[in-house]
Amino acid sequence: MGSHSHSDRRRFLMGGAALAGVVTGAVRSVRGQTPAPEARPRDNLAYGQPSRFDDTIRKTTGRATAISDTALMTPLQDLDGIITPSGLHFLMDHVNGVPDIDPQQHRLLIHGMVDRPLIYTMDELKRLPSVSRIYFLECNANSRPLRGPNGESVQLVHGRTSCSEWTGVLLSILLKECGVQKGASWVVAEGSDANKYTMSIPLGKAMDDILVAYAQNGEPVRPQQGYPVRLVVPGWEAIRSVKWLSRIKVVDQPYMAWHESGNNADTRPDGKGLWFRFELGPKSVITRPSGGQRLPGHGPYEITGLAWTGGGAVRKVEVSTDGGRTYKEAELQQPVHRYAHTRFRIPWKWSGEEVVLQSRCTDERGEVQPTIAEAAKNLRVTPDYFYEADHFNGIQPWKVNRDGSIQNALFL
Ligand SMILES: Nc1nc2c(c(=O)[nH]1)N[C@H]1C(S)=C(S)[C@@H](COP(=O)(O)O)O[C@H]1N2
Ligand SMILES: [Mo]
Repeated sequence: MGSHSHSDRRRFLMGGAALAGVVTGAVRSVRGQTPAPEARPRDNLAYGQPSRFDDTIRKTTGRATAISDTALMTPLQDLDGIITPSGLHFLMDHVNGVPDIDPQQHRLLIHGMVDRPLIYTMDELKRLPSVSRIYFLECNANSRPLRGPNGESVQLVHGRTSCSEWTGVLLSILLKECGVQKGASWVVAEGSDANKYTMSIPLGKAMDDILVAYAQNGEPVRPQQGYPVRLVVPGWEAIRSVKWLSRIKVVDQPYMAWHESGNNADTRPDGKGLWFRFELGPKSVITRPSGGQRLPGHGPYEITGLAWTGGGAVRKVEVSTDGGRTYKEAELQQPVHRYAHTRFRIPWKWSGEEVVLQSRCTDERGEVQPTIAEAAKNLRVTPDYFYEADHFNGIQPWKVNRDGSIQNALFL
């Protein structure tokens, strides 16, 4: 709708220009900016759409906070394999919505403590050596236990994570081209949202594996995910993965910019802050069967879900069908990619009795996903601390009732 009226207006402008015999360049110089390019219509033949019988869609809890305006969650229960379709990638935007960026006009500036500050066009970025990597993103606020009906589905509790094949240039290549100066220790990345979303990232990570990504699942990154270019910071809380990336400043200290100052610290009840916890712990969740679903009857089922970790690769996922008393190792979909969603599967037979299903992830460092009680004990807090905390990676129990209905059993 919006793009339709937009393109009508555009046609009108161009019609007027054609009558007056002026070219686009003249329009640009008069108006001081390039008119938005003609919107290309994309019907079901030009760009394929899902079946009209399929309602696999993102959803929101409708819960807005001071810094998060839009939060749309990935329908994990409806997806298979490890790749999230781009149109179902979760979406977190802070206050200012999705900028409408013309890639021809877009620039990436790298400056600060470098020998040669450089400005890259998109064409210049695409001439550099590229890599494609399968990485998950996960919002730091994902998996908070939720009270009430919003807490019943895997989508609304755990859907702030998605996994894509990202293609782009390693940030280290750009930084080396600019020549990082001695004494530099952080980079500050800025997006071109109207509010200049800004994040500090340690230089070590920037020189290691951060991607400056222009493609997602084989096509240009979607506008909602950062078109034409974004950072993808593997294994770290997704607030660092700056979308609509326009500037990187090399500096010698973190900046504590507006968006990060509230996020860098979780204040515990004892008043101690947990500063700069970038890395996400090992996590897994059963996506089918899961909360809100109903088993049609007893008999054989497949239990399946996703596991991931900021520690690199998932080494093992175990599944319990007796509330955590005993566990059996699930099969992992191969190959297991580092910093990617990992699909696990295990066959199961439901007897028709009440059971609690849950999964537990162990990563390549040997770190094990805790129960909520263990997570609370580790931080010396009570479990309800996690209602408002970040980086919660506790085990998710789903209770199957005798009638086949399934409930979130975390706080039952
Ligand atoms: N420029 C910009 N980058 C941003 C944000 C934003 O609002 N503006 N949101 C951040 C947050 S909080 C998250 S969780 C991730 C989410 O990425 P996605 O919306 O592509 O899933 O983007 C991060 N990068
Ligand atoms: Mo986030």
